[in-house]
Amino acid sequence: MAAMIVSALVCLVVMGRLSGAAVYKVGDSAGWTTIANVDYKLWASTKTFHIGDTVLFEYNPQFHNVMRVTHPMYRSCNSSNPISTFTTGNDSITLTNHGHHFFFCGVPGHCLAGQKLDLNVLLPASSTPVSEPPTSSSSPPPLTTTIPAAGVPGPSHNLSASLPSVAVGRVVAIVALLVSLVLQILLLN
Ligand SMILES: [Cu+2]
Repeated sequence: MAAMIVSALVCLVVMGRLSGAAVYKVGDSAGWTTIANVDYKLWASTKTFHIGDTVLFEYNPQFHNVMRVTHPMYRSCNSSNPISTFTTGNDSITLTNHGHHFFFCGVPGHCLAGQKLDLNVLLPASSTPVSEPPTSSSSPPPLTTTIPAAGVPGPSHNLSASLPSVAVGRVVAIVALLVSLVLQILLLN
C-alpha cells in the first residue's frame, strides 16, 4: 500500500512537470521576422527547452514561413527539402524529442539574413548534463521540477522514445488508483 502511494506521488510530480510545459514565443514581442534584427541564437540561449514545451512562431504569412530542417540544411540555408513546413503565421510546434531542432524561414534570403533558429531540447531527467551559456539577459530560465533520475546516465534515445506511450498509460492508471483511494478515504470518514 505504501509503495502504491509513493508511486502515485511520483507520478503526480511527473504530471506536474508535464502540465507545467512552457510555451515560448519565438523572438518574444518581435516574433518571427527579419526586420527587427532579432538574434534568434541569443534568444534561444536564454531559454531552457524541455520535451513537452511548445514554441510559437508568430509572423505575417505573406512574408515569412517556418521550415523545420536538418542540421546541414540549417547551416547552408538550403530550403529545397525541409522536414516540414508551416505557413499559418501562428504556428505552435510542440517539442517531442530531445536534441537540436533546426528551423528557418524558407523565403529566399531570410535565413541568410539571420531568420534561423537552433533549439536544444533537454531530456527531462535531472541527470542530463546542462551546458547552459552564461545567462546575462533579462529573462531567467523557467522553473524546473526535479524528477528522480531513472538511473540513466546522460542522454539516452530509449528514454525519449518510450516516454510518451508508457508514461501516459502509467499516469492514467495511477490517477485512477489515486481517485479510488481518495474516494475510499472520503467514504470511510
Ligand atoms: Cu522570412
